[in-house]
Amino acid sequence: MLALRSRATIASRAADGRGFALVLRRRAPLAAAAVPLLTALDVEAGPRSRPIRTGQTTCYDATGAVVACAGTGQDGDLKRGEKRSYADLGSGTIRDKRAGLTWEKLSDDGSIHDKDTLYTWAEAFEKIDTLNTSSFAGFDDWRLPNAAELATLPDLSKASPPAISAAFTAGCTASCTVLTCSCTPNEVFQFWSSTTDPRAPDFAWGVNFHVGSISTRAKTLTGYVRAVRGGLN
Ligand SMILES: [Ca+2]
Repeated sequence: MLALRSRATIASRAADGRGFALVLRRRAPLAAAAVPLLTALDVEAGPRSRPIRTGQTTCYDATGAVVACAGTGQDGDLKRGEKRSYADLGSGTIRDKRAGLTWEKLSDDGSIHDKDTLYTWAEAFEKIDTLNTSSFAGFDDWRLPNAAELATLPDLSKASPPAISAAFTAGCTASCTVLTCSCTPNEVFQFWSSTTDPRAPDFAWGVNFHVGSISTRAKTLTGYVRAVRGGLN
């Protein structure tokens, strides 16, 4: 606790005569600040979240040959960003512990979660409605991810497709359910986001996990759907 004792005294009448000025006369000096003082601006500017680490740990030269990483400044050298951390919640869902998002797992059992079902953009929202009316995994706030949320899923460190973390490609065998496996189709069709491409509003953004790229696609074409819920806001 700061040892501050002060005595307020009326020192003088203000120069214009309309009031009094208060002078705080300290009897003891303020203790030296033990911690840096944070201004409101500092708090606002502080980090709230960090970009995700790609996971890449190998470095390459311009011909594609593997080279020693040290000092190259490449991603595999610096490995900047926050490490991915996923947990299978056992309810047909996977939790992104970093972002607080919960993702629908996909299956190969012909259910609404089947990895092979293709949807137009409008049909993607119908799938979401069905998940909510049936309270999938006990929740009715499922939604189509926006492009930024969807773009957190590609794992660009993988040498072979699909470019997504192992949590989304575990034990995907014929007839498996979201309670027994985790599937991601290894196709060039994109997964839909809820984000329209404003340059061509009949297109929407999506992610293609065969490559791990984000691109836009006509809304009347078809793509895959992985629902999400939660998040930091
Ligand atoms: Ca299937």
